[in-house]
Amino acid sequence: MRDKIYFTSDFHLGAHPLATTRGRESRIVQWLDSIKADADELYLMGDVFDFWFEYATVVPKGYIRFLGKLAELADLGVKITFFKGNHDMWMFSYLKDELSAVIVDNELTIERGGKTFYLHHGDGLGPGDRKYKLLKKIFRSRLCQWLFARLHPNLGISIAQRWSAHSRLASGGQEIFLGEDQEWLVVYAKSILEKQHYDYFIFGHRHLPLEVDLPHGSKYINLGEWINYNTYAVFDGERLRLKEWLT
Ligand SMILES: [Mn+2]
Repeated sequence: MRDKIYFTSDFHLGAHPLATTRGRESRIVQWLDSIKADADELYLMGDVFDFWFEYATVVPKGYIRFLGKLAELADLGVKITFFKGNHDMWMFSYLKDELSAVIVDNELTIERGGKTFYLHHGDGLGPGDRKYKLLKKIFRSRLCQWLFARLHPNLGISIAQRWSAHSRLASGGQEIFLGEDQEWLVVYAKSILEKQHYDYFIFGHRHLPLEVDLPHGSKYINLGEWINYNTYAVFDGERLRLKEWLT
C-alpha cells in the first residue's frame, strides 16, 4: 500500500572524490528500491547533485543508476518533488519532463494526515549568511543563468566543479550541533512559528541529522546527508520519524 511519505536531501552526487560518489549512488539506489512499494510521495530536498545545470539541449553526465531508479519509481506512481538546493538550483524542465517531478524554488507547505509541514532546503534562511544571500540572488537571476548557458559545458561545468570543491562538504569537516540559540534554522523556524503554526519543519543543508523540539509541540527535523549519515525521514500518516538507512 502506498501510504508513506519520504523526505531526504544532500546526496551531493558527483562531489569529489569521484570514487566515493558511485558507492553513495549505489546506497541511494538501494534505499530507493526499498521504499518503492510503500512510497506515495518522495521529497528530495536539495543538493541531490553536487552540481546541476540544464542547457537547452544538454544535461550533466552521470548518475544514470540513480535517475533510472527514480524513473522506475515515477512510473510506479510515486510522486517526486525536487527542491532546489544551493548546489543544484539550476533545475528547469528536464526532471519535470522525464519524471513528472515537481520542482520547488524555495519553501513548500503541505498538509498530510492532519499535520502541517514547512519544507525548505534550508539555504539562506535565518540570521547572518549575508554573503550567500547575495550570491543566491545573483545565481538565481535569469541574466546570470543566461550568461552561464553561453559558456561551453566543458568550461562551465569545470568552473562549477572547481567552485564546489571549495565547499563546506569538500573540506571534510564534521558538523556539530551549535545549540538552539546558534542553530540558525531553529531560530528561523521559531520566527515562522510566531506567525503561524506548523507541526513539522523539515530542512536539509545543515549536513547534520537533527530532531529539535520547538514551542507549541512543533518539531524541527534536519535530514542530514548521505556522505556520513545516510539519513531520511518518513511520515506514516501519524508520525514523522528520522531514520538511518543501514545496508
Ligand atoms: Mn548540501
